[in-house]
Amino acid sequence: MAPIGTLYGPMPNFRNYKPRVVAQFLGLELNTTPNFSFGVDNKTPEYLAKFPSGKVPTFEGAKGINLSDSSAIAYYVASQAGSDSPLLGRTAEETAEILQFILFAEADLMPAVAGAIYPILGFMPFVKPAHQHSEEQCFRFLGVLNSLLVDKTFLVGERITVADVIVACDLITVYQLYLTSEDRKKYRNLTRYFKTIVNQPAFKAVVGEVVLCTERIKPAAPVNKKAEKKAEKKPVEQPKKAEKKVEKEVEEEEEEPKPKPKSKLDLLPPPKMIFDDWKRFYSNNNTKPDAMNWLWENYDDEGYSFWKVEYKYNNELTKLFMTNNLIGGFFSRLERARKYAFGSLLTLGKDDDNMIWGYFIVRGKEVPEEVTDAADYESFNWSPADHKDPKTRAEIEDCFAWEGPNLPRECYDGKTFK
Ligand SMILES: N[C@@H](CCC(=O)N[C@@H](CS)C(=O)NCC(=O)O)C(=O)O
Repeated sequence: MAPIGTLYGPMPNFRNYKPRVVAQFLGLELNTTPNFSFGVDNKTPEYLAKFPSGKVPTFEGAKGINLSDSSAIAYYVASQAGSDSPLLGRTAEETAEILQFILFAEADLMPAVAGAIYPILGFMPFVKPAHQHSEEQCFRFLGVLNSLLVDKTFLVGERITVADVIVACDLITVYQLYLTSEDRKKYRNLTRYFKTIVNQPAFKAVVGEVVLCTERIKPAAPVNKKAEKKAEKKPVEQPKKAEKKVEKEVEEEEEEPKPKPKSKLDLLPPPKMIFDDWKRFYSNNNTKPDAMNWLWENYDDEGYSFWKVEYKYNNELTKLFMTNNLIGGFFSRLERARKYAFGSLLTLGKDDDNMIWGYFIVRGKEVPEEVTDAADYESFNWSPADHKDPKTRAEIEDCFAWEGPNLPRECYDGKTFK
């Protein structure tokens, strides 16, 4: 049988799994895009012409349909087995129930799951009250599913449907990263159900073994102190109001830089080294020796200063990839400092025993307010560094190169702010 169409988007991904698992269940062939580059391929004019949201996953069907949204695609794929598709409802009531669970998963469950887990993975800023609220909502919705499943094997009717595939895919991260065996006892029905679905041969063929969480991932991300302090000032209210309040706090937080003051750094005497020249040279040349030689020849001690930057809570860091995401999150909140700072922060060490360490060059002789204003600035120690000291200079060189004998530990990964 000819492929029913092409599923676009990076793999593996829990959204991508939904249509793929459905296709596998039904023995339908579905083309995929294993080399899809997220952020690049979904931004091309050709992609946007077909899928204006620019999101993933998307689907281009052999029958001339373009679809966005993983669940809509999964539903469509399920329908390609004919009007009596085993994964769709047999009656209007079952169809409505399937729709109900798909919408519940998308509108209630997933936002709560994302709000509880993504800040810990560094995909979103960690704002304690917002995280707490999402976590409560997440447990609430898991409880809803748990009670619905007390005497049921599947969500709708007596057999597996597309609703089960979608809900189970949305629960994968929760079971992999969040619900420990203790937690799972609270959601026995849901856990039994989840295991039933993920152990279906078609599910396993696409997703593989889902390894259940042994230890819940912890918030290693630096806390947004300002938002937290503001939230602490006011008593916690009913969930709905609290939710609005948290949103408002975050909005206020984001609004703070307005009206944008001209940076006082722009009033300093013009530097002898142009920051952009350095950034360009660094980007286009080998760091050692070429870029570093350029820096030492051109560095302007009057106009800039070096800072050693170390994370204050290294003992709370766990997985290396999460540590590196944390650096990415910090850098995204340093956007205002882009013109006035350059630096590398490295993830050093191994899983469950790692650290963030690095060096920055900033405009002026103090850490500028464009940096100190960043929500997570206080989670890092910034200490002045003497680049003329041979040991410090060697560390700076290895830091900017992300390798070398002068790093305190083995470099797993890093990020350069430039
Ligand atoms: N409801 C959609 C959500 C899709 C979605 O948000 N995808 C993310 C990646 S997981 C995305 O494309 N983000 C890029 C963007 O928002 O521009 C689905 O399930 O497919």
